[in-house]
Amino acid sequence: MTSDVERRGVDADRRIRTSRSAMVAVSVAGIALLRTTRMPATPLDLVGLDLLARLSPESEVAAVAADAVAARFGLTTDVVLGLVSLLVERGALVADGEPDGHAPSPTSSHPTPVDLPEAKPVGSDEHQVLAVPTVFRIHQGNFEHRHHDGRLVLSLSAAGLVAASSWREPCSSDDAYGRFLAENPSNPLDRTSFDALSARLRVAGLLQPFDPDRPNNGHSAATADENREAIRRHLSILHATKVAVDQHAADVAQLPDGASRVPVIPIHENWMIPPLSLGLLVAYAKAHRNGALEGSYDFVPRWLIQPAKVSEVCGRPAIFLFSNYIWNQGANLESSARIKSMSPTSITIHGGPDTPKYEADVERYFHDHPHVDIAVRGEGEATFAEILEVLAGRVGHGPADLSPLSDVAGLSFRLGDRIVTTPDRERISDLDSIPSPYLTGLFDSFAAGPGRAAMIETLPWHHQDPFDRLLIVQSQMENLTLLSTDAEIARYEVAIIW
Ligand code: B12
Repeated sequence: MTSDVERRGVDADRRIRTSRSAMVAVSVAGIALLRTTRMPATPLDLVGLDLLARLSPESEVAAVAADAVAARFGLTTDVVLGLVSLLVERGALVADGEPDGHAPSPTSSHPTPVDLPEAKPVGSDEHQVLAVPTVFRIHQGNFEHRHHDGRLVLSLSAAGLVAASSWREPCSSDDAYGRFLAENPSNPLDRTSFDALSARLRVAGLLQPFDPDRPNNGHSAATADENREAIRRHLSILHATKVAVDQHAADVAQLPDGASRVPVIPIHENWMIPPLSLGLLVAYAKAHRNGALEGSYDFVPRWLIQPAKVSEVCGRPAIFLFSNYIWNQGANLESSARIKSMSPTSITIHGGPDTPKYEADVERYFHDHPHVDIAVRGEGEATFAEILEVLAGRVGHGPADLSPLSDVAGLSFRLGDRIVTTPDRERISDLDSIPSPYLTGLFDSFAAGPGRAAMIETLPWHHQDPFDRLLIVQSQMENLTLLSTDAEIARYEVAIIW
């Protein structure tokens, strides 16, 4: 058998097994092999976990194990062999006879189980969250979570581990099971088994009630305080986003024309920084002509979405916004392509400094990225509002007619097999005509984030110095005392020593 495995120097006919030092972690991003000094964290799905579990009690010929796993998940053997080679390269699988991390001590081979109380069903509407990151060791076909003293807290199958990871963001048990089914089409656990597992996670202390004010997850993380604090903030923001999106959906559903409004959805994945450019565009569009666009569009307040989850927002045709910078262009293009493949009548609008402006670059961009519908040049607020204005009633219901965009300055768009570029747009002279996404509440779900200093806009204008103002906000947010003789600073609500 010739395959990637042989090319990378691992013989498919050789016996392989799971390394005794292999460990996986569940974090907010999902399940992954732990990062090492040499290798980044490697995401794992049920297939990879099943392979690691299968090969952890004893070794097996690589091709035989790959065949069995392939048959189980409806894959080709070559695909699974590709995975085997990745896991070998990553050190999680080792060939028989090759050196392998630590030898197991007697206690680690036969750990004493922790005595846990009897598991009770988990309440269905309570929001709960898995303590993340939580690390699992792979042992005898299972994923074991242990106390620091080595005692065994919980042992999960591969399917049990992916079920546990569906709780990695705060949610109800219906949401967690929904995520589990969406992420694992082979549906490896029925609802009763899922609920029983959730109850076990709960008594083991790994699944905890989520309190947005004092999330107590992160208990199991033997990492630095900063790490825990970052996780707490990340989860708080995810939770606040979910609450805001659910509340908004309920409000829109009440409106007589709610169902006909076309969703406008920003795509942004960095929880640490709210997407200022997208926020300005949406704040401007919402205020445009006294809110006229709100009658045709539903501005969804989901300011945070991981690329792996874009399928969650592809339920109906929508307008998707991408703000391209040198650091996120690749991820944006990937998400845009996925969205367009799942929802071909949705419209994708790309803008931002890394969106091409010169004619030949624009032509190439549209040619290389057939999923991009509209590219906006330069300042975007007025262009975006006009795009929505001319497309009202023409998008969201089958293939869209983009031809009216010819009258909107500052953009290029795809019209059949042509690319149309309109003249440049004058810049907005009155910057006060652009509302702040902070002051209008669009970014409220980011309140727990480290970018809170951006709340500087809410500070009264007692004085103008931008650096002093940053210090004042930071001291307010973090309860710090300032050392200053400045009478102007004393006018703010801030503790001062002098
Ligand atoms: C301030 C700033 C920083 C600050 C950020 C501070 C902070 N906390 O936000 C600091 C100093 C940290 C910084 C760092 C860097 N920066 Co800088 N930065 C800027 C600067 C000067 C302003 C950015 C800004 O806030 N603009 C205001 C916002 C609202 O404007 P905007 O993002 O352009 O969005 C408007 C339009 O582009 C458009 N638009 C944007 N997205 C979308 C989406 C749609 C759908 C539509 C319709 C329109 C649209 O409409 C928006 C509103 O008008 C710009 C240059 C500039 N004058 O714009 C460079 C700039 C963004 N930075 C740049 C770079 C390269 C960097 C660094 C990589 C530099 C480095 N080598 O380290 C780092 C990396 C930062 C990171 N993410 O890791 C480049 C990006 C180039 C590119 N092709 O993407 C820029 C454009 C400078 C340049 N000309 O080279 N930066």
